[in-house]
Amino acid sequence: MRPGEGGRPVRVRAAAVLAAVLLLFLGGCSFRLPLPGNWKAPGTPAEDRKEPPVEDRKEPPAPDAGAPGESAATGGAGGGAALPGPLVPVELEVPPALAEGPFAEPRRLYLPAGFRIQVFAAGLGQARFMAVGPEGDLYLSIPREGRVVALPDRDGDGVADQVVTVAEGLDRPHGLAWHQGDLYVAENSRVIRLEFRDGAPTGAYQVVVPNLPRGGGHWTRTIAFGPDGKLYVSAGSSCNVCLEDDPRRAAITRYNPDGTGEEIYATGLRNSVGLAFHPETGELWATENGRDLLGDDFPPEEINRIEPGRHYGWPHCHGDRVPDPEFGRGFDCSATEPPAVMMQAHSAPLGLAFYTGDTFPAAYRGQLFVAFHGSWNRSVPTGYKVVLVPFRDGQPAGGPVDFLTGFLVGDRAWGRPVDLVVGGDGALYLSDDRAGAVYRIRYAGE
Ligand SMILES: [Ca+2]
Ligand SMILES: [Ca+2]
Repeated sequence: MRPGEGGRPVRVRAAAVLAAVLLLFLGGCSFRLPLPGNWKAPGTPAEDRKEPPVEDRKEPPAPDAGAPGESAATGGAGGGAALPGPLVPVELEVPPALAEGPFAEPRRLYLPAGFRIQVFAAGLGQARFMAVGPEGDLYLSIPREGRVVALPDRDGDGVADQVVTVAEGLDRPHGLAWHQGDLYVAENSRVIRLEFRDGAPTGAYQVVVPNLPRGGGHWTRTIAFGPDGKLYVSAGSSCNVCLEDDPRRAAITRYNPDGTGEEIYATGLRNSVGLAFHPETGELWATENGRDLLGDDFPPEEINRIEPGRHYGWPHCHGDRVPDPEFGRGFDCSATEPPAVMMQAHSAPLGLAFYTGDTFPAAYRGQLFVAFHGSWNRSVPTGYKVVLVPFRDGQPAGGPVDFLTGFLVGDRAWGRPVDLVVGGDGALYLSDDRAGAVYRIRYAGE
């Protein structure tokens, strides 16, 4: 999904021929949070700060419009055809105070019948990853501003009452995770823990993991706590395709909550930006962004079931164990773990969330939602939407099906979906780092 600077030069064969082979198979928030005071981190090395966020780098204008509700484009006919069903147009609901910038004009989106979407918070710049705090408040990282904010909705009207900075001066904070009442934040090269008391940051913090691999093409770090109480850290590759020196790159690493006990958990993951534990099985699922420069439709994007000690292919094998034209030579792809779900190449799947709320229709319980950030280098743009991957008995039961589309209009995507979380009110919250917003998706009835 991203250019491979930072790594060694990659010789690219024009092997764009490995065509479209493998497309498919496969409540009431009563918030008691006292207003937290600002929390500042010590400065970060200037040299590291200069590196522009990868997504700032050139992105050709999208030459074509995606037809709304194009389920077929995801390759998702699969077993989930009944859910969510055909999409219908809805107007994005915009609170009057937020009707500026990208929301100064009406925005039409497409959702299954009965669903509504509203702007929950706006003016957030590079809105990236989210986590729901113990009080039910939504927290959001804004890497480009070095900031983490809280978005409390204490009056429960579905719109954030304010944007409260809880930490600033950080080095591209991205992944957020709560554990035992404290907020863990993944910066580019470390994980810190912000102490909270009575729902407000005390201003104290500890460095939990001090030395994550820094820089490189994939700068985001994502974290999650497993049912085992351990801290999982995902760090993408330094390049598009290459051999890494640091085993923690293109890998998921596991730690004790205090940062001790580092172990490589799974490897061969080029850039697994989204991590989610299944609410019942406790298994770890992750999105995976495939390599670039092998054409419009290869390799597929992936969702992987992450098991300890497994190798998921990159840089040697892509999709269902297809050898890389260069790095696959002499490598036994059959020893690697194939994806659980394959999706349209260049969709750029980022955040994912199992639906654990109770305000969507019952059939949505336990289904997996995945945010597609959208392509930057495909001849016809793709992605820019949220899909549903049907799950049954803890495993995928079909390919991805469109759930929310409409961000791509004409030759431009006005919004880029990033992360998904289920709020305490059962609504699905979606961040967007192009429109600088968080949306709230709710079920309002047919
Ligand atoms: Ca509110
Ligand atoms: Ca793989």
